Amino acid sequence: MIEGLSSQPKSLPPKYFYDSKGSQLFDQICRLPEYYLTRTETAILERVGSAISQITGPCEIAELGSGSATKTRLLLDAYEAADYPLRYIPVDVSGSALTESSKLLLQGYPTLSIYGLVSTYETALKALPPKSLPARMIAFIGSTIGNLRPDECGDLLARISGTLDPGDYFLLGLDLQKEISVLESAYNDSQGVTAAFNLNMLSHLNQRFEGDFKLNNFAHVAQYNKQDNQIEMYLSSLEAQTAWLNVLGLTVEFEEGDRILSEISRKFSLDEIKKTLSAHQLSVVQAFTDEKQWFGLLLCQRRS
Ligand code: AVJ
Repeated sequence: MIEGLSSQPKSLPPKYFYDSKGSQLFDQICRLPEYYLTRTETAILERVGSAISQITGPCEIAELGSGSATKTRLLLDAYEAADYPLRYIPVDVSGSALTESSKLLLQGYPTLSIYGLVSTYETALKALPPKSLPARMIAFIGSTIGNLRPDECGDLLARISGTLDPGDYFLLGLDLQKEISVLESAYNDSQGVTAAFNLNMLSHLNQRFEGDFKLNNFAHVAQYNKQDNQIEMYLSSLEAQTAWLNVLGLTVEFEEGDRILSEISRKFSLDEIKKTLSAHQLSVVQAFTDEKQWFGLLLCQRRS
């Protein structure tokens, strides 16, 4: 990670958003009026969950970045309604989010079996338990894929595809390109929750690495980059300052206006992502979207 703080421009991996406070703030973001992503994807899942279950048949769900697993319930509901066995393999870097969501799911679905992995995606894909139903679906929803640069995205898709058996499924949820004002409002909400979420990354680093970032000395910035079709979130230094991360023995110097890139959130075109998927042996079986075409949910299948 920490090369990112010593390089110019400075950057940090978005997984550092998600300590327990960060996971809570993200859930709050999902309910913001400006943050259309979760609401739109939820509506799609409500509408097409049973279609997905009909296509896949009995199928276990391994979810990368499961978080609170609220949307996952819609898939579980569909598989439950079809009388299929329920098996769920959540993967998340936040242990607290994983434990809490699993507890709630087990209460709600008496027949559900869960095998959770507190882990990064790369490690988890190597550590998945043996398949115990006729098919497996790797779910990567919520547009988490938008956090990955094209090279990282290619790497992860290659790993996912390599993990799946031919005929297995990949469910990808992704945010689509749209009017810039809509995008920028979603990451600059009027209640300042996104700002708190962004700044919380510094407080997470302070705890994790005995750091001394002063949160008041940084401002949240989110803007759309038209060339790269992505929202970029920064932590912008309000003054010249130095921070120290004791565990890493790392000093980080800032000039006034110096920024740390804390997240990219890419916005996709369906044609482009279909090509990328196909390059990794993943064929789109069905592409679901909303009326406005704001969000895409792609059910893919691993080719042989
Ligand atoms: C969880 C990566 C999908 O990019 O929209 C929300 C994270 N950042 N608000 C996104 C996020 C700021 C979110 N993802």
